[in-house]
Amino acid sequence: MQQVAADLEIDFKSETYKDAYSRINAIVIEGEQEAHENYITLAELLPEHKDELIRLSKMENRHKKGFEACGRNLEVAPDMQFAKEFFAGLHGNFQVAAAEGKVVTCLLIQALIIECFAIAAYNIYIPVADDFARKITEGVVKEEYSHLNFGEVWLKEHFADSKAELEAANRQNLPLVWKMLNQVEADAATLAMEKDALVEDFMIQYGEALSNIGFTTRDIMRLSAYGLATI
Ligand code: PL3
Ligand code: FE2
Ligand code: FE2
Repeated sequence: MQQVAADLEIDFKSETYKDAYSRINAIVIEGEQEAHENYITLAELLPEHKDELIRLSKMENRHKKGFEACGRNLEVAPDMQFAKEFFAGLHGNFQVAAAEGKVVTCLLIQALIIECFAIAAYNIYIPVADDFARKITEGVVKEEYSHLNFGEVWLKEHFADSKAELEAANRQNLPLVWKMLNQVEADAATLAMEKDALVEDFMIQYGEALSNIGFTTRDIMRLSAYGLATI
């Protein structure tokens, strides 16, 4: 894997790379921060899983610190304003759902959509990352699978009661993911990450998650591609 970045001769110090990294790095830092806050909110919504969810929220805070170090290592200042706007849609939908006590929607947004997005992005990034960021990202992605797993296990146990809300939350939030991918496409390409690979990896992760929860193949096809035709 180490070879890939070298073979592509990526210049991590070029102004072009650093400019793109200022936005991608900010997105990842903001994503980890949102995840940190979302697991604290989920701990309030699911008091019987409080300790576990607080543990996950602390992991997210460590992830954030790791990615901040990746930016510093390349002498890049993350564009946090851009990243906040990038996450505004999912952030707003999570806040509304939490205020209404809709735990299923909150889990779909954080533990399924955001975690699958992160896993896809990190897996595609690892082979083309600089040495420092690759080590950090390898450690982070392993933990993201356990966050996805929390959502899968809970939703599987409550599948019958959650199905209708999951469908509605998917319709509301999946189109935002495709929009977000379009917004990072050019910067991701500068980092040698291809949009098609990101879409493919996301669909695989998300489809597997839906399958583990209890959806049929037919449902998964419909749900996981919802809104994709518009990009
Ligand atoms: C949850 O634990 C973390 C949420 C982070 C979401 C990140 C989404 C990243 C999409 C941008 C694609 C480029 C990724 C580059 C990786 C450093
Ligand atoms: Fe994380
Ligand atoms: Fe996570």
